[in-house]
Amino acid sequence: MAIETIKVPDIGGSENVDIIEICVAVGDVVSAEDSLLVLESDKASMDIPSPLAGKVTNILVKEGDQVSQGSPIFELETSAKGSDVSEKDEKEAAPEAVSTAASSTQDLAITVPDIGGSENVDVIEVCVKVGDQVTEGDSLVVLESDKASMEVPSPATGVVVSIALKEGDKVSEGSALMVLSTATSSSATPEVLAAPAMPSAAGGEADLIVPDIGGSENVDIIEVCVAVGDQVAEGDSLMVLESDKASMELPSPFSGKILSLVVKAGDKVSKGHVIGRIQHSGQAPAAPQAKTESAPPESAPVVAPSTQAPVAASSAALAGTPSKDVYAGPAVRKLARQMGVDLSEVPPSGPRGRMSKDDVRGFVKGVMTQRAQGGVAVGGGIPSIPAVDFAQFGEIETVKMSKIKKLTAANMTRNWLNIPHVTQFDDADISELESFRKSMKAEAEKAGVRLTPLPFLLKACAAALKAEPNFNVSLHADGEHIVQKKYVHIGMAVDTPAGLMVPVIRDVDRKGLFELAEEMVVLATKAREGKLMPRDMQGGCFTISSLGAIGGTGFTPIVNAPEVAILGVSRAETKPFWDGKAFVPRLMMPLCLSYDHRAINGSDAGRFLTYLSGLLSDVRRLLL
Ligand code: CAO
Repeated sequence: MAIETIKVPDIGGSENVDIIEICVAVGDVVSAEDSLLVLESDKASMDIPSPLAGKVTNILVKEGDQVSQGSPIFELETSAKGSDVSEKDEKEAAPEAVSTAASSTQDLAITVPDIGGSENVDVIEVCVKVGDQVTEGDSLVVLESDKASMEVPSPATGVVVSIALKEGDKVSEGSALMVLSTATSSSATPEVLAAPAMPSAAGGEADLIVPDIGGSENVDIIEVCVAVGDQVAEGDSLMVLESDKASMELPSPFSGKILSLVVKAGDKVSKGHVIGRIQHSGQAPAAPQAKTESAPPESAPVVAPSTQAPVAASSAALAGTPSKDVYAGPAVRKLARQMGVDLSEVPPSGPRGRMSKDDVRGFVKGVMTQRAQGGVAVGGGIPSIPAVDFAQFGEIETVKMSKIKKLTAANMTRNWLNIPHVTQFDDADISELESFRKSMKAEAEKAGVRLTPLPFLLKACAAALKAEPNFNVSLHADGEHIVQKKYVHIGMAVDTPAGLMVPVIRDVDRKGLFELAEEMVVLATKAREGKLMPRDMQGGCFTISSLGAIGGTGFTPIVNAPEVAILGVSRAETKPFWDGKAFVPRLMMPLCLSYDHRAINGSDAGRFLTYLSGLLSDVRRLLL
């Protein structure tokens, strides 16, 4: 009899892998090769078989623990005399897949592929870390030039051995990216397809033709991103193809109008297939190789043929053109399809709105949790509005929605469907505030700021959020808790040509009126110029939507989840007010407070609005 300590064998270099199941109990008798436990890394689950026959005397780990190669996991009483479970034995006992992987690895140096001639492009995200297992097509880094963001996908499956760059670095074609230990003999550095062929400056019509797609034949069209009549910009995705190895987007080589499409989702295409026809505007080509003097090609390829074959995924992702305006790489799209997730409903968390696999998983988890709690999943059970051919009633023009408008639509639908809204109304007498504001205008101008009523509203709302802290909360995703916020960050709705944006002013309670006025202008300008960063729009506790400069007497704003309330402000007007003896003219500002009735009761809202209205009527009280 001997007691053997069983350790985790070689698990392909993965570290800190989760134990998701323990398959035996103390006292169990196991045979060699019986499963002892199941591990799960972010890439695979694997059984750990017993290297010996014996009786389990002690379990040294529990579910949820993390282990690496060599971690002790079990003690086994064996009949063999003092046999030592040596490293050699462990290797023999290691899961077959792992030992196979270990047996024929080689290092593959990956460099930045052709990125359309751009030089010194910013690395905005490194998507992997040393030790990560990546699958061919997984994003390795995200680059951003002044024209496009692009993901560089892995040309092979393997484990990241070293990374040659970091976020903030600048790279060009050929710069070293990382070294991958691969299980195959593939040694090619990633190749990319050449830049899209360009139209001549003259404009005209051209066929859209499937380019070289890495030698794959009969590849499925999984998504057609445009419709006949759509206006597309050069580089916009026309369709997404998926072979058994990779998903790839076909970007439009021209800006122009789609005249016809001869394929649909579900069809299969190969290199050379005509997929449609485009009337291009003949804008000047950006690619250096474009020949502006030649006549427009009768049949222009969607993407010029590549010089090397097995690279469709790379070229596709490098096109950097999100299908249906969702910014996600092929691996994320594939996961979404496997899970039946519509990516346009998933809020992205990455830089510049890039979507990750975790965003997709988080979305699914949220929907499942909601369902388990008896809630309604987004759009669940709601009949869709039937499509109508409006052209039968008169002349129409179909205009593409901006990305922001589509995101706003998705967010509004989600918030409207999820939140039981109530809106309460009140008028604040801002006569004194307005006199004070006017008296301060010159001083404000001297300080370089424009003092509108909004900074006063921000200040008053911050004070009301402190006085009624149950407005400064979010409902926890677990449905069991409320998150009470100790900070006061307030979002302000800004109307921009691209759509509605809500930048957030942080720590409003700690800032003065001039400081707030200045910050508002900076953020509103950034919003209108499309320069807001995701962080500028995150972390809000409450939102103000002011239509005061536009007009109206009241409206019912939609709560900006996960916040629980929003203040709508309409145009102040002078109205007769009964002061107990006579009607006097007072400047009254309509306030409309919408709130999430799951978090806030009507009496809370009544108190909040009365307090807010009182502060605006007598701003001296803001000093108290
Ligand atoms: N009543 C009367 N006048 C008002 C007012 C109100 N409630 N609010 C603002 N005004 C006045 C201002 O005082 C200013 O006049 P003066 O220059 O004489 O002082 C004028 O209207 C213009 O104000 P503004 O719009 O330039 O500045 P603002 O601080 O009020 O608002 C901003 C800034 C960014 C919020 C605003 O420009 C904006 O985008 N509003 C639209 C928000 C929106 O779309 N909400 C709806 C979201 S839901 O679909």
